[in-house]
Amino acid sequence: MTRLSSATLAGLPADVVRPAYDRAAVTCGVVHIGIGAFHRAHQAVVFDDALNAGDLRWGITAASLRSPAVRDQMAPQDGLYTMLVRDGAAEQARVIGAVQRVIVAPEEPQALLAALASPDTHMVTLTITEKGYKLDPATGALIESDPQLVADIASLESPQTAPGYLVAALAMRRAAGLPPFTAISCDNLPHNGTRLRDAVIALARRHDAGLADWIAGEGAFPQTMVDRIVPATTAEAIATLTARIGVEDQAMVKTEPFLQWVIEDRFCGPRPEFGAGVQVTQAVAPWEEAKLRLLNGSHSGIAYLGGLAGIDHVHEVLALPEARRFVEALWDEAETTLSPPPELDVAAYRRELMARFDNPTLRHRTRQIAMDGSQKLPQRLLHSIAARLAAGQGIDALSLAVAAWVRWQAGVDDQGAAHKVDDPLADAIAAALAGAASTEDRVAAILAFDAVVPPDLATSAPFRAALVRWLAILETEGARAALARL
Ligand code: CS2
Repeated sequence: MTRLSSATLAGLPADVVRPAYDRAAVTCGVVHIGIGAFHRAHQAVVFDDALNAGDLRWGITAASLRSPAVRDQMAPQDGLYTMLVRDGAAEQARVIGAVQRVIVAPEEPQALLAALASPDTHMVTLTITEKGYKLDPATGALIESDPQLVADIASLESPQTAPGYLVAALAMRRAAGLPPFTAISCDNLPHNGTRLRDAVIALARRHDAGLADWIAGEGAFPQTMVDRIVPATTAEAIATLTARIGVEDQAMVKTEPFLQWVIEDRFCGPRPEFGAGVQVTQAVAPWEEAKLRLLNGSHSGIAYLGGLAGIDHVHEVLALPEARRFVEALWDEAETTLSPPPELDVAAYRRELMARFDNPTLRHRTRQIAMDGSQKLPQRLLHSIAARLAAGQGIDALSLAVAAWVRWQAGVDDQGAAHKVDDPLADAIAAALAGAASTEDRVAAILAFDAVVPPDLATSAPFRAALVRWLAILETEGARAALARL
């Protein structure tokens, strides 16, 4: 089958939107680390907008730190891919041309370093998932025992981690008399910019104190909040798009109309005139907290409870009235812990969120959201629980979501169907739970798991009681019964 590429672009159906700029004239002002579907449907679109607006500095050199899969999908397509935006019956197909090259870091570490150290590069964006920062989920401290980080502490010849690449490239820039780049974390972590900055400076300090001071003084690591629901691309979606546009596009992404990127106004070099969906502001934290605790918190609850009930997609979970009530109850609880930005109408935000979750064409899988729960739980659910308990408030819905995560670790759903617990700490959590014979023991084992549970919650009697109660119901009656009982 003929592929989407520069050569086949002109022959696409007339309603497919194409790059309005000359791709050959573009320079790469951005290096993106972690080119998955989320980047292709989010930041890459924002830079494509800048290119379409005529500022040709914002092409992207993208990299993946592990797998060659995305490079193998995109290289035969000259970096082109289609973004399909679906909302109910309406659908728009747009070809994004911003990605000029994809580097597989383990195959070509020097090529990635050269791109990062290039005078053309002004910004580095990252979507490396929570675990890519090598930070303890509960405390945010650098996990110095991580084997890849150990390697990067020993030598930065061919870095293994994202912070390692940034430090090595910043050293090259400093030696060449170039300014640093603005490094923008686009992962769903609280204070993501500070966390990235801390990881980079801590690693730099292990190699060269002068470099660490230079990065601290001259570099910029803005906080960001990123939001767009981007389900993993399926073979079925590729086949449907092929039938629609007449060429095969293995790098396509499908997403919703909504896009939000709130970026702290902290840059150490040029940036584009940002367009639709992007807000540059002094205060990102209130946005990020609202998004993590409302959207992502309920998403994780839906994923574990829906997954245990054997339901594949978010919109199908929300077809159950008891699941909708659970989401509203969780939002009622989480909402009181927020200090929302003045521009955010929380009631309207909640209504809009429910409508986004209901989008039937997205087919967002509960399994996808269930991944890496150990890295996600603190900022999505546990921080809200700690704040509610400190204020003497109830935690019924929030603790049901956490209990569902605990139940998910057993690796079987309510029908007895097995699932893989896809999590960097899966083995450690399984080992902690292995010796626990009763529901109380399982809760005690989880509470003692200090990589995930912060100390104030580990010793909280009401939290323990809520988890025991919900876990017992989940274990004996299942997720649907637990939802009905809320
Ligand atoms: C989801 C997020 O997979 C997950 O954990 O909760 O990817 C979510 O879809 C995005 O944060 C939405 O912006």
